[in-house]
Amino acid sequence: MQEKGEKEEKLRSLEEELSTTKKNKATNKHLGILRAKISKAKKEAQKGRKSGSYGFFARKAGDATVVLVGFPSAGKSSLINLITNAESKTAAYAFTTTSVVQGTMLYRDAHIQVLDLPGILEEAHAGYGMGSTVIGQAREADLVLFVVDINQQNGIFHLIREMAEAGIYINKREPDVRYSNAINTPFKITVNRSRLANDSVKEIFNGLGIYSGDVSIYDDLSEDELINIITEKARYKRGIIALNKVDTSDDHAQKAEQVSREAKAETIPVSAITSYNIELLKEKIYEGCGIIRVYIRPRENAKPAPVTLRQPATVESLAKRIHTKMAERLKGALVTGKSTKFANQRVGGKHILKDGDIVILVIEK
Ligand SMILES: Nc1nc2c(ncn2[C@@H]2O[C@H](COP(=O)(O)OP(=O)(O)OP(=O)(O)O)[C@@H](O)[C@H]2O)c(=O)[nH]1
Ligand SMILES: [Mg+2]
Repeated sequence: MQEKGEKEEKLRSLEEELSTTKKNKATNKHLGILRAKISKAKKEAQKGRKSGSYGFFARKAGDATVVLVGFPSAGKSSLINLITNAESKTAAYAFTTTSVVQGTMLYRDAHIQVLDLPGILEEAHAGYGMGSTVIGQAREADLVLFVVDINQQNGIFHLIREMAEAGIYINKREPDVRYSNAINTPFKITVNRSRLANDSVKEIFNGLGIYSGDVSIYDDLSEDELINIITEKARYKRGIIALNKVDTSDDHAQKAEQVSREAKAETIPVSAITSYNIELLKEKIYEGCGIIRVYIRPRENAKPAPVTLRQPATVESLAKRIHTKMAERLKGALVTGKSTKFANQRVGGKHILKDGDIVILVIEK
């Protein structure tokens, strides 16, 4: 216990130093080191905080996994009950859901695992209580579905910020950062197209215990994002927003449009009470998961069977999905659908399939 207290204390004092240090050219270097130290201290402190009661973790299952993230009482449980087979308790008070509830959404033959999570709080990223469960599950998911009460629409910005603090970046392209570790060569920056000064970049690497190697940064990023990338904490996830409780608002179309624009995420106005737009929400979840359904035909005129694949899906990945032996003997395929110009077009193994394609695999005898 004593040790745990010390770790928390160390983290607290580093964070205080960061918040009181003026940001300017002269302190750049120092700030870089400080941020790297905080990243390390956070990791240490989190180890001590993990408590058994929140330890439940849902394993990935099905074709894709979606997590519902939102503030307490936004309507997450009400929505999962509508779109899946789950029965999650709902109530008018906050923190009704206290552990992970799983459901399966069956859509176009795809089995999509949906996880209802406890309401997220500010500072969830710091790993307090249930927040760490939410963040942990979100890291593993294929899609984050933010559930936002239309009467508290600005909550979405807090949610997205919480995720970023935890290293989960929503609808953001992964910055191109390359590092090659050539031991015995002094630390070198070859390219730096970010807003960060070379000095800061160097100090961040040093702060994380890296003193050699060659780094190139081709995109802009912040200190925190760079630290998350180096420590392999960064995750880039797709996210969409369910703007819930529109039955209580008059101008939901306009609000949804505004939220979508400002949060840079597709926003679907819904109501768990009236079931408004629930079918559309399901479709957007399916699309957001990046999965497609193709039909495989054993031979011409035979009945096609649906197969669900992750994008980008190739003829090869389809063959592999059926059997590794099949993939080894693959010569190509005859494809009819959105990915080809005409019916039964002959394509190779690298051909990228689209949703709804009908495929006859051509196998070496
Ligand atoms: N008017 C209206 N009320 C809703 C809607 N969706 C949910 N509610 C109500 O909002 C309250 C909270 O709903 P829950 O589904 O329990 O919310 P939650 O996000 O799971 O909450 P926690 O588990 O506490 O985080 C309940 O009283 C619901 O009946 C909606 O679309 N419209
Ligand atoms: Mg709930």
